Amino acid sequence: MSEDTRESATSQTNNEPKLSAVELIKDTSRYLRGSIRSELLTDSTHFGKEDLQLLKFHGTYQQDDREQRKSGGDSGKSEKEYSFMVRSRIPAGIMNAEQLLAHLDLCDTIGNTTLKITTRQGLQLHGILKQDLRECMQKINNCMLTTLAACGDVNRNTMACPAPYADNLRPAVQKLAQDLSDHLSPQTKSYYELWLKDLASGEETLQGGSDQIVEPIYGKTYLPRKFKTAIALADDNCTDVYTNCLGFIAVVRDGQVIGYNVVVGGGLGVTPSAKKTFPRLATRMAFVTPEQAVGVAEAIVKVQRDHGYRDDRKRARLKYLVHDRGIDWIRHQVEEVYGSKLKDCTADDVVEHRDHMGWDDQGDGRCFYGFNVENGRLYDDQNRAWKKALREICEEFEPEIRLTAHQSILFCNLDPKDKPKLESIIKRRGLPLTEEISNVRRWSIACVAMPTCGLAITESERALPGVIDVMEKKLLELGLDKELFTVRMTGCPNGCARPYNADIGLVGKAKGKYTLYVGGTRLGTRLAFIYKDLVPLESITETLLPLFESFKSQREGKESFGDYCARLGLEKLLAIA
Ligand code: SRM
Ligand code: SF4
Repeated sequence: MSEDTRESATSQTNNEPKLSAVELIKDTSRYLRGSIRSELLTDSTHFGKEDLQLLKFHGTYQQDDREQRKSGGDSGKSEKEYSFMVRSRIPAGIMNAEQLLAHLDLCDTIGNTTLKITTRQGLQLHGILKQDLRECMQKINNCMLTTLAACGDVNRNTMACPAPYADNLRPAVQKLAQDLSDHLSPQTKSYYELWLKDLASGEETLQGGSDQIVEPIYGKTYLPRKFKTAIALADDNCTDVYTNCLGFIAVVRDGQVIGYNVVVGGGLGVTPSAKKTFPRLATRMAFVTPEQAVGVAEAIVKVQRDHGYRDDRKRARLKYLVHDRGIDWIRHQVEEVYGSKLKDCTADDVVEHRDHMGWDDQGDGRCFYGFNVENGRLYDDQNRAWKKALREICEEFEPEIRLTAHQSILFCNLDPKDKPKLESIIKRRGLPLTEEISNVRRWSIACVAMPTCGLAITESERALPGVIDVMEKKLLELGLDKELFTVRMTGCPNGCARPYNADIGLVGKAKGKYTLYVGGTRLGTRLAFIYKDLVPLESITETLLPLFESFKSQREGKESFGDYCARLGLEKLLAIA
């Protein structure tokens, strides 16, 4: 449960549902300004409660290193060492070598010396002090990226397949990601004022007029909650499109994208104690042509803006509106706002999920290398030097960089003759080539969790490698090491590594204990179910072992582990165990 979902409802005296406290903060914020400017001018190490909500829209979260919390002496209060997470928005995960180097520099100079590739193709810096926040934002903007709308109640980083194939498909979906990102970006000048302009010069940028002029799409209270958009190809659902509020599945004819099947109402976050919350996969709504896509996205955002629940942040995501009102009602509202009827979806749907790891031809004489970064964390230590390897690769080849939704990197536009050199850099820095990694490790991801995430209940990215060490040995012994299935771990039920539609989901529930989900699918089209609750970290593989064994002996044809678990269902699986 996040700080803002805990806020009690306040204000309003009539019979209308009371708005959540965050709604009031947005309402009175003067388009996301609040008192951030004056707070930035003080020496304090942190911001006040209201500004914390607004800072998210600017792409930063106030955190503290939870392992550094000290006893506050006589007062008994814990003393926090505040710092900030800063998230960059990178549509379709497409960036250049210079931009990656700028982030590596920032993590070394003013961050905690690590950089995280996120599950939505973004980058996160951690450990930035308040006094360095503006420098951080400026340097990110200087390299032509932004942190605006990387978090907050707006459309966040728009995902699309990042693969650099020189076909007619990837450029089309990647361009749509950029167009959607641009179109749905907040228009407030507060970001420029607070982070980029000279603070001392002071006053608010002239931006008078009504909500419709300042924020034509969002209005002054923005959306009821975060909003997520992704684009997939039928044979390549690497963006996990059904877990998004809004998804586009490309419809391809004769090698061209002729339109998209639009899906709405996906989302994974859940509060186990609140039955009214649940993970949900998006519902197929309508077909749109490429020309209609941005306009229809705007209409969907506006429907959520006007009808989404602003009284209860736990149920404020679009998924609850779609669940409660039904897809026909949503479609009707979208058509009204868009101004014309939409066609029904075609039969096209996602049929494969590719992770784009290893060497591949781009189709234009060049090639790319998908480099698996374990849980997306880039650091240097005595054994492994991810940052040094990336610096060397960027300086040597100046590749285009693309980030995947599985927290990894593609080095693009390489000359095939550079393969040995690139591989030797990776090896020299103590890192495994993608080809040397077991399938189970390659297809695993984990969220940040401890020590920075304020909502973490358990370890995640620091614990998963150890779990995989044990699991990969057992799978090898069983002859299952060639199987492809997803293992996704999170440090709490919020679902940041999308565990609820994975073959195996490991969700932090209590100190050192996890809820084990099985029965999802690598394709991302089926929700998993709870197999066992409160399993200690060290018992995870042992608990799954009977399922692996029975899968080996009783699977039908080539069915995957997730398909097998889903076919048997909970009762039979428990009987096996
Ligand atoms: Fe997330 C909150 C990290 C992808 C669902 N997420 C957080 C916060 C900001 C914690 C907080 O609110 O204080 C985490 C910051 C931790 C830290 O120390 O850095 C956090 N989320 C992440 C990232 C970095 C995980 C990662 O290791 O890669 C991902 C950033 C993606 C990006 O670049 O934008 C991230 N978060 C997701 C996803 C996956 C996705 O979007 O594909 C989900 C599930 C899908 C969904 O949104 O339903 C997700 N995060 C949440 C939720 C639950 C939302 C809900 O509807 O209940 C929260 C808590 C909240 O919003 O109240 C949350
Ligand atoms: Fe934090 Fe992980 Fe929970 Fe997301 S899932 S809020 S990163 S612990």
